[in-house]
Amino acid sequence: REFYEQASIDPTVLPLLEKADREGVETAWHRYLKQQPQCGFGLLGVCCRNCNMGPCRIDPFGYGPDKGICGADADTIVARNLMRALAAGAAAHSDHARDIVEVFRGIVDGWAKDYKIADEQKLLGIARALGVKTDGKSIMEVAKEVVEIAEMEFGKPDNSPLRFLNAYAPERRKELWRKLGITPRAIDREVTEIMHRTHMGVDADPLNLIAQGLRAALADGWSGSMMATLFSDVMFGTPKPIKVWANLGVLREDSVNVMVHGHNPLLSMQIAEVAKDPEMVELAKSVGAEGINVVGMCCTGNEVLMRLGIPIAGNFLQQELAIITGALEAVIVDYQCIMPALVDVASCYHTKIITTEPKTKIPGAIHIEFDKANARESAKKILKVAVENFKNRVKERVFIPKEKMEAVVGFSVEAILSALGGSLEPLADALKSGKIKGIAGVVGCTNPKVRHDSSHVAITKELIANDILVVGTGCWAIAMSKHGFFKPEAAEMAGPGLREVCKALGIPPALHMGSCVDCSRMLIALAALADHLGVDISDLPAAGSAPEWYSEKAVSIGSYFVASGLLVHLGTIPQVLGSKRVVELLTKDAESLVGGKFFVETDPVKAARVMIEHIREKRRKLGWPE
Ligand code: NFS
Ligand code: SF4
Repeated sequence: REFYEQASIDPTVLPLLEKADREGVETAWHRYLKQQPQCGFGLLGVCCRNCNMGPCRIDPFGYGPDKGICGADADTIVARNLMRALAAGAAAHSDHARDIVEVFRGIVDGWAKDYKIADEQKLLGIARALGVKTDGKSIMEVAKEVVEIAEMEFGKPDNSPLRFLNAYAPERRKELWRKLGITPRAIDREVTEIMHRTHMGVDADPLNLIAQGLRAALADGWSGSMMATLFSDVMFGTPKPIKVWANLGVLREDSVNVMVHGHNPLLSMQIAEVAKDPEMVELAKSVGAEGINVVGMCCTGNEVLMRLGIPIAGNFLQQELAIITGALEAVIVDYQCIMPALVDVASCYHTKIITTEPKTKIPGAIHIEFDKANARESAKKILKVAVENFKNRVKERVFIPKEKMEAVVGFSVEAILSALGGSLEPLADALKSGKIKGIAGVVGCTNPKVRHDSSHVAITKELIANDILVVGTGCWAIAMSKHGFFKPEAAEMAGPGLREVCKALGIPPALHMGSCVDCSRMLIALAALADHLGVDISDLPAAGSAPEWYSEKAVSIGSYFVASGLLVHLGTIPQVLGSKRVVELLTKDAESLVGGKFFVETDPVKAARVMIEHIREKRRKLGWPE
């Protein structure tokens, strides 16, 4: 019971954990308990399974082996393990981008008939940034040239820099990366090179390994994730401020509840659209429901939240709870952050778990492949399974928490610029005068190692109270939506300077910039701000944080922010403490190389103070009042 109370600060969690308990259902929190104590070797990162002479592990206390069978020491093993995690994260983001680019190609070639170019201005902007001539060309001709460049980003064979990175990163940064030899060439190539280098008997030098990791991370941030964002905006529209509802209270007793979960908007946007189709609404009525209530979970939830105002049911650790309400007809997933446990939880209720991607199958789930060439029909077919399942709902077992919160979301770079009146000048002035002291990007997951949402809330509170504008994405942004930080009234929680600016612009003190691939929006904003001020990104009074991160994708995100010049806080301890050398590289030496570095602090308020001090220091160096 005490454990349940400590699980989360979100009021929907405790009653649903208790319901789970009564009904004999396990959640990630239960399984987390069962995993205690977690393996010390694993926690320190000193276990290696990279070859079949092993597995090997290093004794962190110095009594047992200090080398693996091949002779790899703790520094090599820890660095290799971390780089493999980073590679997986970069691969996940960028493979998501590949799927988007593929459908964009389908628009150009004509087979993706249910997708369109929704934002021509955005596409023209991308073309211009890439140096593609647009004069006198039709939009499809432009699209064709742009998609050719995009496709080549994944595997272009030459050593020139990635084209999107080249187009969007500031000159000083590019020069620095060139000097360090970490300019990424092609996304797949940098990921593959990590897999190669971490094979037994290749790269044993922690610095060299981490340098390649940063290179892959840059490929993710400035090209892979960035393309996912840019082309999603082109195909589905660039987000604008919109009022939405967040938390499990968005489920409805009277409707078919369908949760889209995963990451790629290709599927979730179609589901959200076809749910409005009269044929589908009729079908819902015929089974006794008022209609179809599509809600989101995790980052694909953010995608449809930002663009269509589809309510969001919660963040990562709430995915099982949504099923435990007993009110969910189906969870429709694509990929990433989908707990295989959903199938076990769903087996205790009527909920159907529907997988849709050939690369994501879960034993026990229903698999209906989503056909992007016939997206609308395919989405209908999937949705019908959900609607027809309404009759199996057991009314007596339904408990929908009442909590839901209003939020204003949708702050793309374009939306922020337009809130500022079209130019960065007002933001730059507010920063220079000290009304806004700095900018913090807070991102990332939730993790049972941290009281759910508590670090997100605590760190954001502390930052905005100190006049630091917070922007962010992912499950942080969902947490903020739920806890009231995205209401314009939240400006009251901000320090006097930030409050004044927020009130004048009618914006909240923390801004929802989208899903995790949309961290690339922050890169674009940072680059624009740095250029506007005539400084490097590493000179800006800015910092990043992932207070409750769990995912390998977060390793990649944190690393591209560090490589782009930011101080980045990690609120859960990465599995690297088994190597002093790696810790030093990440938390000290990185700064003299790329201008950014990591720091680890599990106390969110202390972490905020470190970020605030860092921002002060940067202001001092710029000669701005502290
Ligand atoms: Ni980001 Fe999104 Fe959430 Fe973490 Fe998972 S949903 S891509 S990885 S858990 S923030
Ligand atoms: Fe052991 Fe070396 Fe093989 Fe790793 S690569 S399992 S340390 S022998």
